[in-house]
Amino acid sequence: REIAPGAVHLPGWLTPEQQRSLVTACRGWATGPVPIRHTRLPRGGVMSVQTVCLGWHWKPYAYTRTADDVNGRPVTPFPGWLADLGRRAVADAYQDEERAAGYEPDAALVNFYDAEARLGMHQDKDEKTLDPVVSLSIGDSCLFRLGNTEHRNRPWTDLTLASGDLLVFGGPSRLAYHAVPKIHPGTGDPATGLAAGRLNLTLRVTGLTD
Ligand code: MD5
Ligand code: FE
Repeated sequence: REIAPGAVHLPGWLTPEQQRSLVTACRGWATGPVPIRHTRLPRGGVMSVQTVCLGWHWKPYAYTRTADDVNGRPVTPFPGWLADLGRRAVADAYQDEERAAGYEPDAALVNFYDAEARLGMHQDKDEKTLDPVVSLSIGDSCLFRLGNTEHRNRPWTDLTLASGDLLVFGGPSRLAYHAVPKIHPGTGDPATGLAAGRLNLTLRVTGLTD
């Protein structure tokens, strides 16, 4: 379960019902006021992953309340029920109710990967706190690469993330490099409501205030 210090993997943590209801919620967010899109990077690149944000809008490499790089609309609010789910995730991962009670995520990135989408080695360091990141996966499984905190090269640990899996990154793993080098097409169960592709939700504590 602990794949690195502070990084805990709980396979099959989401029930099939939770996966279906998250897929439905993600569909609503993806077609909401700020539609899901391929994020454009400052140097001209375009991400193969498609992203829609909740609570705070991630525009590389900062969080804002409005989607300035999409259509300028206010970001979809971060739902209280998703924060509750995040607290249960932290409680189960660390077996620590106190740590869970103090966990107050205020932003989520909802990432959709089609069969060809990839996420290169990077750190999540746009948040002003080192509170854990909660990652939930639905749909096609993927190769997930957890690197080290020093640089984007080896050593790293490869694992498969499947539908329903929970990963919590805290402590020494919070600033580790990580990547999604490959999606495994056709491995998802259409009963989730996702016919193809992979959804990943990451819950974060930005540490920002308006
Ligand atoms: C994914 N998403 O599967 C991953 C979830 C992202 C992203 O990486 O930035 O949207 S894993 C997130 C994560 C956060 C903090 C630390 C680590 C992983 N880690 O140490 O591996 O779409
Ligand atoms: Fe990341």
